[in-house]
Amino acid sequence: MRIYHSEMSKARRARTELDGGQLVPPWECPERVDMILAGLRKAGFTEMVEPAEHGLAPVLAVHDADYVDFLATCWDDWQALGREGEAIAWIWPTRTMPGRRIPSCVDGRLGHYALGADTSICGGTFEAAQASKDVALSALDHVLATGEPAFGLCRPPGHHAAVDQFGGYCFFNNAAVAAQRALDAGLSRVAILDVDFHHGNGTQQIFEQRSDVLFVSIHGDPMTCFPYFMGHADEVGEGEGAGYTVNYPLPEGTGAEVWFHVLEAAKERIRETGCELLIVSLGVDTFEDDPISAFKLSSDDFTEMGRRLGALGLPTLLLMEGGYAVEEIGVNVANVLSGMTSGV
Ligand code: OKP
Ligand code: ZN
Repeated sequence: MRIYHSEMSKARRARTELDGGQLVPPWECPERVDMILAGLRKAGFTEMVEPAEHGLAPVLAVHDADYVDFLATCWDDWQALGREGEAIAWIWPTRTMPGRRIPSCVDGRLGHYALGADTSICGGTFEAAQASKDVALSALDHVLATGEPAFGLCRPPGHHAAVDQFGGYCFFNNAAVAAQRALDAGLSRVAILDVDFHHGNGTQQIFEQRSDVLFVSIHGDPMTCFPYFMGHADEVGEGEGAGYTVNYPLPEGTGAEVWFHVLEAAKERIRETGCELLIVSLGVDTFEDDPISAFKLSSDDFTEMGRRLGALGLPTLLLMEGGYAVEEIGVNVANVLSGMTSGV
C-alpha cells in the first residue's frame, strides 16, 4: 500500500496544550509522524510518497473563506500584540450571547473560531495544515486512479475541524476535503467511517444536511468524553441528510468484542447506502494504553480492524487522525494496513 506523508507536517511544533488546568507539551506532537513511518517501514511498507500541492480551492469547498483567512493570519496577529505564549482561545460567544459579529481583535477571533482551549496556534500551524490536506488529496488521487487502497499520514489530524472551527488538534478537515473532492471528481456517494476514539464533530457538521456523504462514527460517549457536545446516537442528520449521519457512542472501557460488533453494524449501513468510496478517519487512540482515551483495543485488534475494513471491498482511503501512545502508534497503524492488504 502506498503511504503519503509530508515533512512539512512537522512545521507545527506547539509548546503548549491546556490540559487539566496546566499548560503541558501537546499530546499531538510531530514525533508521531516519525514513529508511524518507522512502524510502517518495520512492517515492510516501503512505498513512501511526498504529496503534490493541491492549493486551497479543495479546502474552500468545505471550509469558509474567513476561517481559512483566520488560520493564515492568526499567528502574525497574535505576535503583533507582543504576546509571549502561544495563541490560545480563552473567551467564547456562549449560549447567552448573540455572538453574531466576528470581533476584529485576535482574542475575540480566536473565541469565534475555536472549538476549545486545548489547541494552541503557533508558527508553522497553517503550513502543516496545508501539508496535511495535500497528503489526504494526493492519497485520494491514487485511490481514484488505481482503485488500490492508500494511506494518508495526515498530521495535524482533521475530524474535529468544522466549516469554520478549529480545535481538538485539527485545523482543516482532511477527510471532508477529500470526500468533497471525490464527489467533485464524479462519485455520487462517499462514506466516511470515523474509528477515532473521539467523535468527529467537524466531519458531522460539514455533512449533516447532505445525503452524498454518509458519516458513521464509533466513539467514546460524549456524556463523558471529548468533544462532549456532539456525537449522541439521536444525531442522525437533518433534512436531505436525515439517515446519513450515524453515531455509535460507546462507554469508556469498551473492548474488542463490543467494538467489532458495532463495526459490523456500521459496515452494513455503508453497504446499504451504495457508497462508492470508503474514507476511514483512522485514529488509533482506541488502543488500550492510549494516554487520553478509554477504549481497550490491543495491537492485534488493529490487524483485525484492517481485515474487517478490507472485507467491505470498496476503494479505500485511510487518513490518519488521533493516537497518542507514541511508542506503539507505529505498530498499531501498520497492523491496520497489513490487515487490510492481507486479503483474508
Ligand atoms: C483529537 B483526536 C486531554 C485533552 C483533550 C482534546 C482531545 C482531542 C483529540 N485531557 N484534548 O480526536 O484524537
Ligand atoms: Zn481522537
